[in-house]
Amino acid sequence: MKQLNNQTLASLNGKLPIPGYRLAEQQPQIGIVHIGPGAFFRGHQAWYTEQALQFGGDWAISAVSMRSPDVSQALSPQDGLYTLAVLDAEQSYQVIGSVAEVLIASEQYQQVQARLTAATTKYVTLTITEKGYCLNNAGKLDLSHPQIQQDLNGTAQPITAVGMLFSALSVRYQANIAPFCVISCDNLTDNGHKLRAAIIAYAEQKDATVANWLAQQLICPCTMVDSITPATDDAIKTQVADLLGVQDNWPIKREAFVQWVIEDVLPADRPAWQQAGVIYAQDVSAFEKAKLRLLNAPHSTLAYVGSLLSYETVYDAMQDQQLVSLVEQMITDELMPSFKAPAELDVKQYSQDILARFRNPAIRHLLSQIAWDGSQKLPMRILPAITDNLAQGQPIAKLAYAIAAWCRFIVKRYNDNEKLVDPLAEPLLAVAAKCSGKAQIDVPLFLAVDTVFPPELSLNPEFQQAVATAYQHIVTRQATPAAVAGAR
Ligand code: CS2
Repeated sequence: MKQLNNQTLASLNGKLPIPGYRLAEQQPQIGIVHIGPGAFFRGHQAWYTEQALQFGGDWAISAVSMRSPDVSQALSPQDGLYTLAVLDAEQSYQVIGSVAEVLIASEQYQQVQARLTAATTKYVTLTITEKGYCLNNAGKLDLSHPQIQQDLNGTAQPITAVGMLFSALSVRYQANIAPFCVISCDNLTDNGHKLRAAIIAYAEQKDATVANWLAQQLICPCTMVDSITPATDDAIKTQVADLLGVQDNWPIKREAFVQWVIEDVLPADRPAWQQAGVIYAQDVSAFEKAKLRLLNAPHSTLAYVGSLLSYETVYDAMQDQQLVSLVEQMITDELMPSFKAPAELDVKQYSQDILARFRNPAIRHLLSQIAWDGSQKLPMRILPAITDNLAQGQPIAKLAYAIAAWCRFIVKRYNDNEKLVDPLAEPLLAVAAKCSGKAQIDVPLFLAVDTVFPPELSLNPEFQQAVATAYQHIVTRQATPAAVAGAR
C-alpha cells in the first residue's frame, strides 16, 4: 500500500477533507514552532491551525520533539501529513497539513534554533506536559532541577524547553528581533504566567539585560485547552488505511468536542484561529479552573480508583454506578463549590456534558494513560480544590479519596512489580516499599513527599485525617466508592 504524503494526497481528494493548499503548491511558510508534538497537539492545536490556514497566512508549523525520534520517524516520510479521526456519535476524518516539518531538538539543534530565531517565527506553542516546565510546587522555575542546572551551567545545547527558548530569545535580542509569543497548551493552573515567570527567572541567571528586555516584551497568554485525545492504537491505523487506501504511520483520534480559550493579549499578526473557533477571553483563569476541576480532577479520580477496581478504560469505569456516584458527589459537593465559574458558563450543564464525554464508547481512553505523572497532575487538578475548600470550611472527603487512591495505586504498582510512569517514580516507589497497609503509617509517608504536598496541606490535621480515612477504607475494602461517597 502506498504511503500518505504530498504525492498521494491528490488521490484522497473527494474522499475526505484534505489540505488543498498543498495541492496548489501554495505551501504556507512556517510561522509557528511547536514543542512536544504528541497526540494532543496533533488533535488540537494543529487542527485549529489547519482550519485557520483555510483563511490563508504563513502559519505552517515546525513541530519539534525535545528528544524522541518517534514522531519524526513516522511523519517526516509523510511530509508531515496525518489523518485526524473524530470518533463520536458521528465519525469524521480529515487530513491535516499544518505540520510542515518535524524536527528532533537533541539531534537537529541548529535547525531548531534557526526556526526559533527566524523573524518569521511569531509564535511558539508548547505541549510539554506538567513536568516539562521544571517548576517547584510554588509554581516557580526550580533552579535546583538537575536539567535546569545542566542548562544553566553548561555550554552545550540546552536540554530543557525553557533553556532552549531562552537561547533563541537571546539571539533574537542581539539581532533586534521581537520575541516570539509563547503559548502554553498544558493543563497547568495559570500556565502562561508560570511559563513567563520561568523564562524570565532563567534569563536572570544568564543575562540580566535579556531578562529585562523579556520582562518588558515577552507575551505568554494563559490558555485553557480541551479535547480528549487518547493514544493511537492499531485499530485506528487499520481503520484509516482502509478508508484512505494509503498507509498513514500515525493517525490521531479524538472526540468531537474541542475547545481552546486564549487570553486576549496576542499580537495582531496571528493565525485565523478565531475563525477556526478559538475563544479569546480577558481572563482565562476561571475557564481553566472549571476545566481542571470539572474534567481533569474527575478524570484522575476515575484513573486511580478505576485502576484499583481493575477497569481498563474511562468508558469501562463509567459503567460502574458506585464509582460514578463517587465522582458525581465529588463534583457537586466538593469541586463546584471550590471555585467561581466564568459568568457565561452553565457549570451544571458543563459538568454533565463532561461526564457524557467520558461515556463515549468510540474512544478507548486507557486509565493507565491518565494515571501517568500523578505527582505532577494532582497538584494542578486536585490539591488546589482541597486547599480552597479547607480555607472555606467546605468538605474534602471525596477529594481526599482520590489522593488515597493515588497512594494505593502506587503501592499496587510496587507490589505488582510494574513500572510507575512518573518523574518521581523512584521516591514514590521507595515510599511504597515502606508501606504496611495501615493508614497511620502509610499516609504520613506519602504526605511527607514535599515536592507533591506543600506543608500547608501535609501539616493540616483535617487533610491528614481525611486521606487516612479514605486510605483505610480502600485497604480494608469495607468500603466501596459509594460507601466513601456517603462517608462524611
Ligand atoms: C487527561 C487529559 O491524561 C490526562 O491526564 O486528564 O489529558 C484530558 O484528556 C485532557 O485534558 C482533555 O482535554
